[in-house]
Amino acid sequence: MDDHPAAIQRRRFLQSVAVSAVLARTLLSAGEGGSAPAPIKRRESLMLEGTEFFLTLERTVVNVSGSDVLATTVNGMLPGPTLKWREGDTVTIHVTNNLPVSSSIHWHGIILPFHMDGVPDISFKGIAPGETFTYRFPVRQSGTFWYHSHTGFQEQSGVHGTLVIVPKDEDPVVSDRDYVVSLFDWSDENPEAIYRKLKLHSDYYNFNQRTAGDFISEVKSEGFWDALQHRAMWNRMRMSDRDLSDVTGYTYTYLLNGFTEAEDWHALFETGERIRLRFVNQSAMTIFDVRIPGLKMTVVAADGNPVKPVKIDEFRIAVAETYDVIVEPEERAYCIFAQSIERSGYAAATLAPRAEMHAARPAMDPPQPLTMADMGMGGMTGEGGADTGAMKCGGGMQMPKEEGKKHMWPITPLPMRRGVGTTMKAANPRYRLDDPGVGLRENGRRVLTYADLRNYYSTADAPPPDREIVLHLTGNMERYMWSINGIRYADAAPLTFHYGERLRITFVNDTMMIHPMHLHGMWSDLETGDEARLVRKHTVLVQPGSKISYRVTVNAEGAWAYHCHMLYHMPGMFRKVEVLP
Ligand SMILES: [Cu+2]
Repeated sequence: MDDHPAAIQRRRFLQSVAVSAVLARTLLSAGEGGSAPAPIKRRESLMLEGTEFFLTLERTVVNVSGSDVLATTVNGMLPGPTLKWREGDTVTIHVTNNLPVSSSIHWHGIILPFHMDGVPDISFKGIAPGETFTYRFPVRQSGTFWYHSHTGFQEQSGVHGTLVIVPKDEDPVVSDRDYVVSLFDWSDENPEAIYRKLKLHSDYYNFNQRTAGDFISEVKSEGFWDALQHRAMWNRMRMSDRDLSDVTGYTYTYLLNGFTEAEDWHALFETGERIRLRFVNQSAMTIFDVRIPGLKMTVVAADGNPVKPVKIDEFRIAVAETYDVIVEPEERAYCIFAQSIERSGYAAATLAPRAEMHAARPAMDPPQPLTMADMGMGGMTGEGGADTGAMKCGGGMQMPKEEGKKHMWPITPLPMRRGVGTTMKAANPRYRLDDPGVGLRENGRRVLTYADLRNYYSTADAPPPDREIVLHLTGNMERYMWSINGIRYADAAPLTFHYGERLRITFVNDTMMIHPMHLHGMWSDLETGDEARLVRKHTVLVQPGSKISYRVTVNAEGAWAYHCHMLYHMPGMFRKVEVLP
């Protein structure tokens, strides 16, 4: 047997053909057997183009995992249709609500007048059953964005879709072919039931908990007393170092463009082409780690906005983030592989020159435990050996330049409450922009971090901040309570911004979960180490036990939402923002 790469490739190809044949037989026999219903063939979501759109929200029977269940869909599709807009156009979108409950569509990351933003009780009153609401606004930006319901947990059961906006002028991203790659966590369970279970047992879906065997191996590596002390510390925090996700593959089926990995959606190409893949994380709760084994990806846009190209092997995409990448594949099949952060499952598809080719799936990486740094404790190097020292820190630690000269601008004091709702507190939170995050540390691959991101355009002319506000992300994991500054949304006064000011916002994550924070209506200009290249984002991943800062030019009147985009954190970790004249 020769081990020439072509031979290996051929063997893999034959293996993968065998896998798909077995799979096809399994699906067929399940259909013939009588007990399991034949899988309903789902079709790819349509792309709608133009300036006037008609969207209908309705209940639709879908079959994702072998059972017929009711989804809340847009035009009967899961995900909803991709809307293609053109920068400079004014779009009109008629949204008819045929659901038995109130609904809404929010245009995520789109800069628009606030009463078009689609957040019930903040921008408008919502869309009543049977009613049609017409959105109309000028499109003032381009890139990859998305839309979703902002009512209850409707996003989890299907109300979401992608926005592709073509630039008015020349696109800085040049490609021969263009695909949307949407990622989603489908559950057959009712979202309200998922939330109820989390309220009762926050670890209901978490099967990565430590075992006695783990403790024995810790004793071997750390010694008995150190191992015991670490256990005690985690117990005091009422957290586990395996708490990577609240909701997992136990209930979720991970979908790529609406398809399971077995259904294997295909992105076809001709050899030699530059292909643009527009990744959008439309999940309710799932953070994905994305790679295409054997293929380098060049990141060209983050949250719709062009960045200086970065060549990487892998990137993490938090809920609501988007990344555009360019790939130049050779004449073979590749797997687009998106594993969930806690490694309980993955979404996958095939990138290939021909439809009959099927890319083999790589093995999932093992889950990594959280470290002392993720608890906001101690420095970056080992504390009692618990920290793997995996973060590229030491002298090279990336942090905003201002850190040396504190309080260059006044910090506006905000109300803060410590109590039952805040069992966690980061004692020593750090900027960790060049930390790829738990699960991606020292994996031998070139992983994108926020420190790699630079705006494609100069931000040198942006004014310095007038003032700063500091927001703590807080919670009680055991009771599944989430809040900002220890105060849940229901008890919180709105945040006040002033029209025309430039704010610096710093988040301190006192919890051991990632919170993707999303400000509506205005951009978040992320400090990633270069003042002249602040990265323009709409959603910012705040790592556990860390802090992060960005600038906001307050240039939009009205009332806006500001919240964590983890769907089941949102009821508590939410603020209304009022922009005063
Ligand atoms: Cu959150």
